[in-house]
Amino acid sequence: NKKAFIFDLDGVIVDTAKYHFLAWQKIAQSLNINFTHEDNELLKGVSRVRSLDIILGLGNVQASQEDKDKWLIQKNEDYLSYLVDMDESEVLPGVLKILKLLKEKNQGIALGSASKNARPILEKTGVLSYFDVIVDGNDVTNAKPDPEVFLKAAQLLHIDPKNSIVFEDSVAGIQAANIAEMVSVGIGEETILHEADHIFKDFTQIETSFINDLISQ
Ligand code: B16
Ligand code: MG
Repeated sequence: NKKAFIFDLDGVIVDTAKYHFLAWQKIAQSLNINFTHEDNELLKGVSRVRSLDIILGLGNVQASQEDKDKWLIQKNEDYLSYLVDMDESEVLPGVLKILKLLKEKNQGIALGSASKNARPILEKTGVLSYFDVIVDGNDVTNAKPDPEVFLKAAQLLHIDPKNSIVFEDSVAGIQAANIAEMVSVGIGEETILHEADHIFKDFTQIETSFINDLISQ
């Protein structure tokens, strides 16, 4: 049995949310907008363009497209500067063990992320070679909860959506997986991700038997 295992990036494989936060905070500060760690939760799984609109909304700031484009470039340049020193140590606990297991079992492995910086992040953290397929922010027009990113990943793996499993840390991502009729596995808090078919606090909580059961279903 070959299944498609589709991984979100930020919050699932690596914790890049902390770097997104630092970069957005600089933009917010320059505009006198109060932007907290709690506000940052609103940006998880959300595209760069939409994230800026959310931050401007927090401060009731109206801006021209020209200014917005400038801030989007600034934000990304700053974000990329935090990624320079990224290495294997930033892969979240338990992830590598599951990737190795899936490879051993000859399963399809894909990335399904909103980020336009996914490839260099996978490369720097040393996990790029595990992925048969990468679908990221450069490949889709509709953001999660639209299922486009996951459907595209399954299609590229030539595996039916019903035989696909999605690992996600965002509510919109879980909804996208559910709409695609894939098995949704939430990584994070049960209170937030309750729409998921299965929920784990992190990858260290996922047993080999859970993966084996998914493969043989
Ligand atoms: P970029 P994911 C998402 O990644 C992040 O959660 C979100 O905070 C970010 O705005 C988005 O990627 C776009 O990232 O600016 O690098 O294109 O969780 O979908 O892997
Ligand atoms: Mg995420």
